[in-house]
Amino acid sequence: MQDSEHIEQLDQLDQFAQLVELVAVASAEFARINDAAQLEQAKARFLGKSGALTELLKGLGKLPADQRRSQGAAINQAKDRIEAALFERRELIKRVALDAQLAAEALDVTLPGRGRGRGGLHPAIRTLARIEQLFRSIGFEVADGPEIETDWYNFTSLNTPENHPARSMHDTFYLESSPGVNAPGVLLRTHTSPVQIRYMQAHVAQYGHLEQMPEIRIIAPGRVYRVDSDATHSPMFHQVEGLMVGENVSFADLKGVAADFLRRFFESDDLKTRFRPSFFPFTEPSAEIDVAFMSGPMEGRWLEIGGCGMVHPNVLANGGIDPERYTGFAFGMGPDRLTMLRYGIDDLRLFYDGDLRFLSQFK
Ligand code: 2NL
Repeated sequence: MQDSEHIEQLDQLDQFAQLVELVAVASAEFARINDAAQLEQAKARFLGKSGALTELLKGLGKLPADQRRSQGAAINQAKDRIEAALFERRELIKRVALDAQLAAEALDVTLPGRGRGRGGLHPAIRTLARIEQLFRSIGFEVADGPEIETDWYNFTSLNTPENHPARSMHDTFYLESSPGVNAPGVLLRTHTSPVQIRYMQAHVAQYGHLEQMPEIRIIAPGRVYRVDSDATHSPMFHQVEGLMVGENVSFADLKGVAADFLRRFFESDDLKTRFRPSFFPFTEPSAEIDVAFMSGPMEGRWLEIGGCGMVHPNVLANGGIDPERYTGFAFGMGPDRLTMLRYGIDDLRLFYDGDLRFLSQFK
């Protein structure tokens, strides 16, 4: 073998070694990349148009024909290996990304649902429901009506004088037809009496032509509004009024119904009741109803529960009922006060703050 052949052989060995080195460098470079975009950039450096392998392939043309074959095959083999290393790394990066996504979106389908939580009635509404039940059991119907009322239904029909302080804007919420413009005579009802006036009118419209009109026995529970707000007053509160109208309905009937109701409400057979003379424009005579507890924490104390009286003849007439033939009694009470007594609540504001820590005790 001539020296020149030796040199060619050595050159060729050297190029093989360079190819092995290139495969090793490419594999190592791919192996330290963890990002798909970076991997594609590295690919271009080795396999791209002006990448290392492409340069080597371009050099093939300069080689003698006998070397071109073996050198070409060697370059292609190196290219295959680099592509294999690239493919493997690409797959690994994809798998890692998928694993990370799956871990991030992990969802335990076996966890129990959050549920909706069990609701409960507000203590004020529970008291109303209890009162309604007790009155239904003695033949009273539960009536309702609008909370936005007219001055006539709320005051005039109830025999309330034009100059009565309750009619003032200090005590009653009047509505505006648009901001700053009063809607004359439209207000938030200050008691549920208007429901009873409306009921009388509807009752007369329905039965007035009969020889004998059926008795009216209703209660009217609901929200009422007054301009008042402190520890013991809320601008919105509840009221229950009651009305019984018929022939020969007397104050004795009123005392019996009221005393029986209160004994049953407070679940106390020895509850004492007291009717203390008073005044309301809509009843005559009128009385304040007090109860005294004969046992328990309230023992011996008189407490004002509400007011009552015989319906004023003017009020019966405004309801369309003939006051010469019919008489009636009416009463009113504040059930929020009863609720506070029954559950031992001492601040009315707890009632209307809507704080679930307080309210959920009554579920
Ligand atoms: C009280 C006093 C009362 C009435 C309400 C009434 C209704 C009509 C006719 C006559 Cl339609 N009276 N209601 C009567 C007496 C007293 O309420 O202290 N309420 C909390």
